[in-house]
Amino acid sequence: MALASRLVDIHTHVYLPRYCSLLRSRTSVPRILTSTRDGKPDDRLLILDHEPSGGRPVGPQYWDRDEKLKFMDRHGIDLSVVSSANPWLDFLPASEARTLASQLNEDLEKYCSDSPELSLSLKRFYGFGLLPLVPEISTDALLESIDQISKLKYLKGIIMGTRGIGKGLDDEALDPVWAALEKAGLVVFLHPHYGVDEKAWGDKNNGHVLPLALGFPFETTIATTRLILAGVFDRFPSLRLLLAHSGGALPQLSSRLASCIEHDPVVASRLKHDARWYLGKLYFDAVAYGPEELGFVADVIARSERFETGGSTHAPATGVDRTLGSRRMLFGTDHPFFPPLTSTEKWKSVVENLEAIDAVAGWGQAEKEGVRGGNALSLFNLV
Ligand code: 5CU
Repeated sequence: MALASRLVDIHTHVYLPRYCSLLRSRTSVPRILTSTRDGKPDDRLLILDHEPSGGRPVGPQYWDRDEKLKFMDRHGIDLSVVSSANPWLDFLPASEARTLASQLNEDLEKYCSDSPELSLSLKRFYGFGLLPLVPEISTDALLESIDQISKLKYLKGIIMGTRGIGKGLDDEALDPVWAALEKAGLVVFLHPHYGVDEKAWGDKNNGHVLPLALGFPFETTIATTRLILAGVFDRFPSLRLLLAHSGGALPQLSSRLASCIEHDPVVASRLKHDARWYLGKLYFDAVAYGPEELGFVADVIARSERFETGGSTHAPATGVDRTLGSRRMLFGTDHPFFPPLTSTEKWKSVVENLEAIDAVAGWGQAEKEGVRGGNALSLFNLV
């Protein structure tokens, strides 16, 4: 089988056993509530605000590598780049976060290095490590963590939330972190956890629909926009940032963002490029569930070239080459989240994302294979 036709999942999570032990030992959220029902374990996960009373069922698919492998085999996934799931270490004091980050990075390295081989040169698993990104952590501790991850053979990047060390990702205190990540060539997977102010959701009980469908992507949208506005991509042009959930609403709002910047005396002259240019420097997972959305994101990525040299907001609408945009998009599943409500062989969330890739108008075989796996193999230097 040609390498380009591999199916690679770059958005797939794990709660490593050591992290689960911590969650089990806690009495406040985030936590795992342990109990038994009819003599069997009946653990419940509480990580988000307003989890259903008693929490959501959580089982081995959240921590057991064999379960992840079974899931991969069932869906034809060759290789997964696994990341710890939210809320990572965000809730811990600095010293605890520092120790646990180091241990979890070693745990994840072992998870990957002990995994079956896909080929002579590839394993089934690679990973994103964790930094102890919490308030009051020292820059030295963060740099030490990046150094650790860069030396672990199977860790190819880091996953991070949007809070940084307490002030968000546009905090200048993070500049040494961006510099070190850029230098180490580690991919930064930006993932939400907090959503937006829950008052926006009103009083109706809509389960987790609003925070997950809208809150998560808006959180990513805001965090990435703040990175752009802070000039992070101007200062660290080789930083490789991968956005969860196809960048949320950022592709849709990027022209409005550019216009607001242009009309704002505080920021108008701050950036080296039109805001839309930066979208062409980012990577987007393809966890959008629809071909039209994927095609649109690809268009917006491809369009960024128009703004290469300062650009014009009035460029003729001659259409863009969405095959170019596809090169920065990568398949993901969000496993073990979004399991089917009733027992089925394949998970609808996975099938839908694969079908969406297959149905994007204007993408040929090469683009589809790229998004399914070839782009990930290149991004993570696995070819
Ligand atoms: O369903 C959920 O709560 C989640 C979550 O917490 N994190 C994630 O990546 N996807 C779904």
